[in-house]
Amino acid sequence: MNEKILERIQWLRETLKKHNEAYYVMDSPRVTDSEYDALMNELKTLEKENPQWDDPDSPSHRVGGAVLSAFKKVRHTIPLLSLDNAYNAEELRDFDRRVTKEASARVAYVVEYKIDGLTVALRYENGRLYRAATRGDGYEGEEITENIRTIRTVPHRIEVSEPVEVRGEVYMPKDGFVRLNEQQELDGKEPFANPRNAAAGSIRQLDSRIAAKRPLAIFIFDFIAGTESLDLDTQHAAFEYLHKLGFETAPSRRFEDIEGVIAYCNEMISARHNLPFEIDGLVVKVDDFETRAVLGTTSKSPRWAIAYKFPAEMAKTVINEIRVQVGRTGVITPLAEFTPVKVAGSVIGRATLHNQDYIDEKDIRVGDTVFVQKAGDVIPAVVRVELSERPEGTQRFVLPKDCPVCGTPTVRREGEAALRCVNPLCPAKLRRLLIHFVSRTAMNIDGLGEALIDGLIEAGYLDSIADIYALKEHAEALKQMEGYGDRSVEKLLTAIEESKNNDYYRLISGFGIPLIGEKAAKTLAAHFPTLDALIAASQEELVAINEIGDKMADSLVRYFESDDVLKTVERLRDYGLNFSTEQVAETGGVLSGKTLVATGTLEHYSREGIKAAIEACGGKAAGSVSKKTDYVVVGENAGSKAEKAEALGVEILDEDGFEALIGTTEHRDKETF
Ligand code: 0OX
Repeated sequence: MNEKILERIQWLRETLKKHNEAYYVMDSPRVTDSEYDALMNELKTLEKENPQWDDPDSPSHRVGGAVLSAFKKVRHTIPLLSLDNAYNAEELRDFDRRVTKEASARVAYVVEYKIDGLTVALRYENGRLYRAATRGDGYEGEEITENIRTIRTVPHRIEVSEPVEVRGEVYMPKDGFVRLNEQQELDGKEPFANPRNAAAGSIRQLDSRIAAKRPLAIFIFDFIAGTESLDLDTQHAAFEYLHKLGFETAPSRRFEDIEGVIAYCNEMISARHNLPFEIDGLVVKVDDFETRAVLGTTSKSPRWAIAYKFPAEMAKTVINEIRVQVGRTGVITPLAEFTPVKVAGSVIGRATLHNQDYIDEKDIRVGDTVFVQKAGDVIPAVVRVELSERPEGTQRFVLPKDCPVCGTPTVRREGEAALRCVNPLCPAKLRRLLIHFVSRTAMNIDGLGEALIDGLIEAGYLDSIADIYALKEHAEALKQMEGYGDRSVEKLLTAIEESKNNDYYRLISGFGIPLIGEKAAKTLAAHFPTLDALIAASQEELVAINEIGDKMADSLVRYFESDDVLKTVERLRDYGLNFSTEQVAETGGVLSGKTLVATGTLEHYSREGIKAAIEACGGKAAGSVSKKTDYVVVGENAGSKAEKAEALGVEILDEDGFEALIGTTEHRDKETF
């Protein structure tokens, strides 16, 4: 019996260490938070009941994870503690009983969102931000100063001369996360599993220019050094002070007693889904600093705070079918179709199973009862199979040996998890390619939706992207198609004709070359002024470009080696598509040659959206204001950039002014209610 317990303890320690590594080092958690917490709680209980087997190296004694080696390491002068957890009202009341007993008084609490991001510490000296570091394992983190500077709401200067350290949570808002993942997929890169991973991956970019393009935000929740002389005696007062200094603080509410806290926690279980960012719970903290000092801390966490964790929103359902999809680049993806269930505020009925390894690891089968959740509250995921409910006769699911659409044998390249159809003429790839070619990040042809593409493929009008430009020859036949009248066909044909004058990077993006998305296409167009120069570029010339890696260069060379591709290119040339950057200058748009900076929160544009709007009108969207800036577009809470613009005499526009300048509202990407 004893041996069994020891075995279990050892297994739990090993498993938790592996999960820690996956979570902290690789930014790719293998289990949900609640599964992790359940394992950790079991380990703690067993260790408490069996102190003879305690081990200082057990994951239960560590504050957090590990440190990556590529960044400079930073020792925290005051460790960044973690939080104990409470999972229900009773545990919150237990916490309150402990607090009131120790403090010998009734205590008021502040309750903040527990942002699901990455904790960081920012140090200021002589009023300047001079160093920022990740939490790491609580004692030692990584220096990420340059990346932190790229976050819009981080003040670079504050009006305090004594050393100050603030701590907060870097996160990625939900809308930015969805857009980043769309871009990742277009660039042929793995999408991030959830906003937390996206934020962590972005803040730990060695190249701060990449971090700058990621929609990161930060909430400050703690004020460590330099408070003594400031006479701040409650968190409420400290937050007000932080706000005055220019920091964005974690939204918080004050409650006179724990029952108020509990009611708020219950309310937020569902209300959290309406927030624009993810929270995985609420942090309950004693408001009064003196009481906090009386309560003190353990080696790992403060006694004056606790994290209330929301119940995991999982739902049980049954997998009815596993479908297999063929993507634009030939990647074959299994998709689980299950009986629709409500999770985290919306109904989901399918989830990607990624690849064969994922299916094998969880042993997911058709007919299985499974738990599904929204990974990071956004992307549906199958978490685990309830083996006790597996019906008899189920079979392991194996991805097909041949492409389900064209029958060509599938290939799994060495070192890749993905299975591919390598037939360049596979109709499934053609369909996806056409959808991609006309999409907003590529040729941006309005009116050619998926249903019409399907109809046109079936009718034999579309066999290649070049056929899009031959559609006008079939105008009469198109007008006869069900659901498409004269006007819609005319509009579509005009959109197709207009797309011939697009920026040439759009065509590169539209080709759908594996690993080459919109961003890489822009880089390539900037380096090769004509498509012919790009086609002729060697592997060496391509990798000499900073943003183009080996794999991307390989992919480009391989793509333009294909006779079919070259034939398509010639047809596109004959149809008169723009193949060079020169033409862009001629038709460059109203902001051609102008540099704009956007700052503050805009009503109709996200941060990425305003940049896209500026670029769509031929302008350059810059990150910081200088003498070379032509206009600064300011929204609400615009900070130092607006001031700098004023100081430099740069013209300032509000949102209406910007839209008047570009003469359109069509580039709006945000709805405000
Ligand atoms: C969060 C968050 C994290 C200060 C004392 C121990 C933990 N993720 O949003 N940590 C804290 O507090 C620290 N507050 C938060 N809101």
